[in-house]
Order: sequence, then C-alpha cells, then structure tokens
Amino acid sequence: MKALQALIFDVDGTLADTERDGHRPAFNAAFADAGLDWYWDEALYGELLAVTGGKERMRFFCERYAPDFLKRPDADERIKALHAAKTAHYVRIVESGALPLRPGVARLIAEARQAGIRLAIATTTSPENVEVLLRASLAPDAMQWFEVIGAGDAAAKKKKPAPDVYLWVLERLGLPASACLALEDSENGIRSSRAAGIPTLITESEYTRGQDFSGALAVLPDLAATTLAEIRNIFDKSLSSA
Ligand code: XBP
Ligand code: MG
Repeated sequence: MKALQALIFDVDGTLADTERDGHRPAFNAAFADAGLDWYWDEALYGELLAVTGGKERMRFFCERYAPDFLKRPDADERIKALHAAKTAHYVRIVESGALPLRPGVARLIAEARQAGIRLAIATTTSPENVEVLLRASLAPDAMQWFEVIGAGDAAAKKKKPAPDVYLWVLERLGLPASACLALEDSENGIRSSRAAGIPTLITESEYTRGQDFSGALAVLPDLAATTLAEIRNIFDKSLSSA
C-alpha cells in the first residue's frame, strides 16, 4: 500500500474563507475605482462563483448582466486592468489581517511539516494572493514551506474544474496522484482534483455547503478535529478499498 507523501491544498475556501469578505469587496472596490456601477452583493457573488478565476468571473457577469461591456473593442484589456486593480485591493484586505485561516489548518500544516509530508498548493487564484495570505495569516516565511505553488494563469490553461492545475503540481512534485491528498472546499475544486486522479478530502465552506462532492474520501465541516493521523487513516482506508 502506498503511503501518503504530499498534501495539496486549495486556497480560497479551504485555507481561509476568502470569498465573501476578501475577493468580493476587492472586486467591488475595483469596479468603483473604474467608475462602473457594478456591485456584487453576497447572493449574486454566490451565483458568480460557478466560474473560477477573477477575469473569467467578470466575463461571466458581463455575459449575464452587462453584455454591452463585452462589445467594446477594449473589453479584454479593461477586464485585465480591473483584475489587476482587484488584486491590489485584495492584497491590502489580506494584509490588514481580515482573513484568518480556517480552524485546524495551521495545526495540520505544522503536523505535516513535522512528519516530513510534502506540501503544495493548487489554486485558481493569482500568485500574489497566495503569497499575501500565507505571509499574513500563516507565517512570514510560509511560502517556503510549500514545495510547489500552482496558481493562476501560469499553472493552468483551463481553470478548475479542469484538472490542469493539479496535473501541473503533480508533475513538479514528481509524484503519482495516488501518493497525494488534495484538500478542497468546492465542487469545482473536487472535479478538478479527481479529474487529475487525486484522492480528495472536502472541508465545506460558507459558499459551498451542500454542493455535489461525489468522489470525496470524506466531507468535513472543517479541520478543527482532524489530526494528521486521522487523515492518514482516511487515506489508507480509501487505498485498501480501491
Ligand atoms: C478560487 C477562485 C478564484 C478567486 C479569485 O477558486 O474561484 O477565482 O475567487 O481569484 P478555488 P482571482 O478555491 O477553487 O481555487 O481574482 O485572483 O482569479
Ligand atoms: Mg476553493
């Protein structure tokens, strides 16, 4: 039986609840800066989360609610500029300490480091956002704890639910999917990790509760009560029943 060798963490919703009070207000601030009258309230944002990636999400919003914006010849550049402004706002929000890690996350990461389990990240969000969250909410040098960080456009031609980002991370870890465990919070996330063949544990988050998590090893409310020993147990059981 293969032992667990690496944990691959999703970021948004898994490491921290970043969407409602992080990404959402950052998008809204960028829209206001640009003089747009777009405002994404909590309910609308829940709908827009069907699409991962900030630029892709804005385009999806425009298709549904602001189709004229996409008719402009410079629509792509404007979306890119809005996204850069949104990232700057998001970084500022995270630096303020507004987005703590979810329960049990820091403890599990510490246990894994202690046990020599390798760590990686597979996320749709931009690299700057990963860096600031790790630095502000985990530890100043936490970026170095993760051997591979797959984030944003560089790691995936197609964002989650496509498997690209997980395949990119597996290749760089030099590990087979079956030696890794992905930690995810969303249906798009688990579709991506499972399409890459990786056993996956779900911690539901505020926007993803009740989604379809078919194929998950387990669906937990959070990691508060889940030790590394427990995670190894869940992982080993899945291999012996595979
Ligand atoms: C994360 C996302 C991202 C963020 C925004 O999904 O969907 O799009 O909301 O990030 P996952 P950017 O947790 O499945 O990786 O604006 O930087 O794209
Ligand atoms: Mg997520």
